[in-house]
Amino acid sequence: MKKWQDKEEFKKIFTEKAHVLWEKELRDLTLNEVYQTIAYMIRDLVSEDWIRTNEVYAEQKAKQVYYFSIEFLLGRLLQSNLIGIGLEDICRQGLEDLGWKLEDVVPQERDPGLGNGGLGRLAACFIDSLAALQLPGHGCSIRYQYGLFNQRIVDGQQVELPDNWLVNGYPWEVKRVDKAVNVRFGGNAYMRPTEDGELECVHENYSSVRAVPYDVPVIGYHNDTVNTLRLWRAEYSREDLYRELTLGDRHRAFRYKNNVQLISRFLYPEDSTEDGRRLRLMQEYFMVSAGLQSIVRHYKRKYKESMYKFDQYIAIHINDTHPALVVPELMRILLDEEGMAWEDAWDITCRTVAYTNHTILPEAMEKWSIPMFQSLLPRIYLIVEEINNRWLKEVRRLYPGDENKARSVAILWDGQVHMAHLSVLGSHSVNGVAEIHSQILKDSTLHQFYTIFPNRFSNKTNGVTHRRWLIEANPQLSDLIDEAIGDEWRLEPSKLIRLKTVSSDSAFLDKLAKVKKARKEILADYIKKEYDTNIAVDSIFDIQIKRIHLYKRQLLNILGILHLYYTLKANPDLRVRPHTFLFGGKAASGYGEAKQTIKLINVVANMINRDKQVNKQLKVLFLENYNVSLGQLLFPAADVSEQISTAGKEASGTGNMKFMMNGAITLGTMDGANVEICREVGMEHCVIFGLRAEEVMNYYMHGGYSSWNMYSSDPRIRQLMNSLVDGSINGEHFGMLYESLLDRNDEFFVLKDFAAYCEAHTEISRRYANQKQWFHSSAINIAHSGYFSSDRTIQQYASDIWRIKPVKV
Ligand code: NBG
Repeated sequence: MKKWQDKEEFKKIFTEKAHVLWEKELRDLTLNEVYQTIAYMIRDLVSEDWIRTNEVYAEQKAKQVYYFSIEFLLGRLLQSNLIGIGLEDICRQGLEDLGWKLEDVVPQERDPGLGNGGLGRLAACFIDSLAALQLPGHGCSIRYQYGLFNQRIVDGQQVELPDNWLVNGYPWEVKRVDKAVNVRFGGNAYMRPTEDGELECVHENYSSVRAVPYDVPVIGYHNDTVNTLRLWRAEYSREDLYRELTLGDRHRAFRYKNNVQLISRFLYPEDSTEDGRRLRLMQEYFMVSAGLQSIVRHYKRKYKESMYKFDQYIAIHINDTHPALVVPELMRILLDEEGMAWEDAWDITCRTVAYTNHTILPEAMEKWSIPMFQSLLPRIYLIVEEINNRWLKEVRRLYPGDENKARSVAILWDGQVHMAHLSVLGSHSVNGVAEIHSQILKDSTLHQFYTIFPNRFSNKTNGVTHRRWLIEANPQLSDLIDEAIGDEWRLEPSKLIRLKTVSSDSAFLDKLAKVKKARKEILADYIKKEYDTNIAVDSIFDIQIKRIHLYKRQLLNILGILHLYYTLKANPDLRVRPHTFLFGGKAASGYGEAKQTIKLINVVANMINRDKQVNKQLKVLFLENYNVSLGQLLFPAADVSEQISTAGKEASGTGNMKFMMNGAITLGTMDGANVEICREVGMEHCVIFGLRAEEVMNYYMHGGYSSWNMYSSDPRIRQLMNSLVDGSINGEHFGMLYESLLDRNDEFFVLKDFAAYCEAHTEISRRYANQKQWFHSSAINIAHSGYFSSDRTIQQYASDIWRIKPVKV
């Protein structure tokens, strides 16, 4: 890559580019135009490498992986791309000469509305790692016009505003009209005999939707690799519309036009909750079919190999079940378009596809009603039916008389299509995202499949990219780490373990404490600016940021705070270590309990923050519109990382890793990746509390838990529960939460874990009192965070599942 040599060259190119783009004098540029100008300059720099990367992959016929995900929660790209190509400093200096600060330009970029939460952010970390490790791997998803929503808090309540993130355009994307493909929906499909006695499929009267790709470069870290994130947008052509008219009438054409526009308009508010029906299924098939067609076309054109060898050159990964239609769609292409025999097509499909499960919450397991599925995707349905018939025949042969077995592994059952079952059956590899989660998949969720295909199952513990979450988000800490152990960790995060050698060194710990303070000040400034509120940087910053969900138990957190408040009110002379509790996260718009939890947090926050008797010791804030960019401010400033889901429910969690990487101490349950974090750092460097997953499971299976008993036996709980409904919290009522905790017997054991949670907080305060010991723990956490780098995770996927190797560009 021919980089800008120095700031002078940057300024020269910037000036030329800005003139061409905006037809303005530099002094008249808006900050947003400045941002876009630099983005286009970066695009210019990497364009040759981008072309070259694809050429080299094709020349070498390197095996490539395509990571299909309904979400990619990218965050801003300007700074990460500048860091990736090593030009951040030159850009900063050049801008300064021209009268701008890079720090003011960066926030001009809107966070792309392409994801909801952990699942989407994981996908973004993964493509970052693929490029950094020079692995041939690309993302495939949908170019949603509107993201989840922008969250505002009005009178304590969540208000959802449209997230029109594309309003000013998106300078990182390239529309590739020449690479469009057509995707078929509806119509009727049936088999008919051919002249030579075979069966062939007829699919007629379908509607055809144009899928147009928008490519975003995924820039490696200090290497020349530029992979691709391909985002599909649905369009219709005039011919398509005309076809609709001839196939039906103007009503059909009108419906068609509407439907097409809807396909890539909204991102569904899904994050482990049930939602989305027909349109969601349309989105899933749209992404899968468009993605696969373009992969096959590219494979045939550039690799010029037989389709019988497809799996030797191509790996396809399905991120949760949303892209599970990859299985029947690849079958369709191999059968209908390539004329393969069923057995060969099935073999190739299974050898190509691999599946990751991301949740065991039953309500989040995708199932589609057969009539809807059939009417929307008639050809795909025939294939799924055939897969199911052959499979059940096999199961009944292997386990004669065991209808239970058949039922628990069927793809079609009870009038529904079971997407997880389709995914397991159609893949050669199935993995969970943390050890405990993978174990639960084998022991319960997918147990019957596990007994049939024990070798198919494995674990790949999640990871996060240290480039965004440490190097970019926390340059102060990154510099300190360089000073202590050199900078090799930037290329190889496992080297962070060397920090253990200085983790007891007073001089180092003093500096670590200073860095933490500096980061708390940065956050405090932001909060002052945005909320006109002061937070004390010498208080403990205790943070819970993630989607709002009953199983994640923000409710436990806020009830703990409320109890602390009551204790302080009842004991006016009591002094506790000052605490700042911060929350952030969106609730799905139809999720009543989650929205009421937000309200409760805000009302309690208000009550506490206004109360002069306690507000020197306690402060509570709910930060609006939590997203990747806000995360980059919060993780570095945290002292305590709240990871308090009901054990067995959080598949992994990845925020826990970002906190740890920035030196926060985990306060958590034995759930998801907390288990491994805790094992890596040791019990003395994290605080663990509450029921274990086995105990939770036991209660679910055998009963024995009554939240009313907790109410009767624990006066603290009684006081808290009463206050939810008696108006004592600023006159507000929280009936839905009260019901879920008491009348519906507290499905997530909030009250059961309450006492242990309070003790865990006492333990945190006790530890924080010894600052040297605290920062020793902090250093130990950073040292062990190398294991939780997505580079490690991706290396495991690459060698164990995808069988792909690095390619130098
Ligand atoms: C989420 C889990 C998280 C996990 C991420 C990434 C879904 C369906 N699952 O625990 O809830 O960290 O996936 O694996 O969004």
